[in-house]
Amino acid sequence: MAALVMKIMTMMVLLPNILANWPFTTPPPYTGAPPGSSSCVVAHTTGTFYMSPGQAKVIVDSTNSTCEGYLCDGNTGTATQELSMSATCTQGCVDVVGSTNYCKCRADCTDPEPAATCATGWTESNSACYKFVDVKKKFADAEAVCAQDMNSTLTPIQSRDERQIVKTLAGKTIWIGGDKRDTTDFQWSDGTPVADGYTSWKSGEPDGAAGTLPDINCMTMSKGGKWMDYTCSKRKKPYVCKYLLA
Ligand SMILES: [Ca+2]
Repeated sequence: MAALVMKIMTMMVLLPNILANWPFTTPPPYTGAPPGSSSCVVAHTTGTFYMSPGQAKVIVDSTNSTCEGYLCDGNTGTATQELSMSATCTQGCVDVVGSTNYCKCRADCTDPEPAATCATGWTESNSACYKFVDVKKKFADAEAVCAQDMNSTLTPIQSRDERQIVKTLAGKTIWIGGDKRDTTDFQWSDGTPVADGYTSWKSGEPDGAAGTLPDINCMTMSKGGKWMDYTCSKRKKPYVCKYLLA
């Protein structure tokens, strides 16, 4: 009996060492939840983080002065790293902007700002970065993910060129960043009136006929690049986020 107790106690002492020297994966022991799972797991050096599908999260490691952004893919249960600031900010200069989800060098830091290129996974066009998110969301939820992910917004479509890049990225019907939920006419996510610039409404749209006000006032773009006003919360659609390069 005493020998067995001894054996168990020895195992309890050794277990942390075994885990610390986990030889099979990097980093140990898991970086993703099983496919179809309701969450992603990030096993980071600063701790283990659980994220819901579509959620973006920033992890700041003040010891190494890194700031890393992760996005949880609900289809695969894997959180992919979208952003790392470790190379551009020295210790003490990493900051988190826009509540919790956007890294940048602090304004009072003398480090150079990061080069004006799009982060991994984003497509650059005309000094802006675009990312197609192939996870269906209600309009407001899609807006929220864009806001959390690189401080971006649902993309507006303000020129033929912009329509082309977004259309090519998505290849299917998406939310675009225009609505009149609380305005008298459609506005883009940057506040400019839709009617003032380039437009690509489908014939007969906007018709306000798809549901109940004000829920019908969000904009979609078809695979072919045509816009419709549509119910904001009844249906879920994939979407494209955009942010401007500094
Ligand atoms: Ca409509």
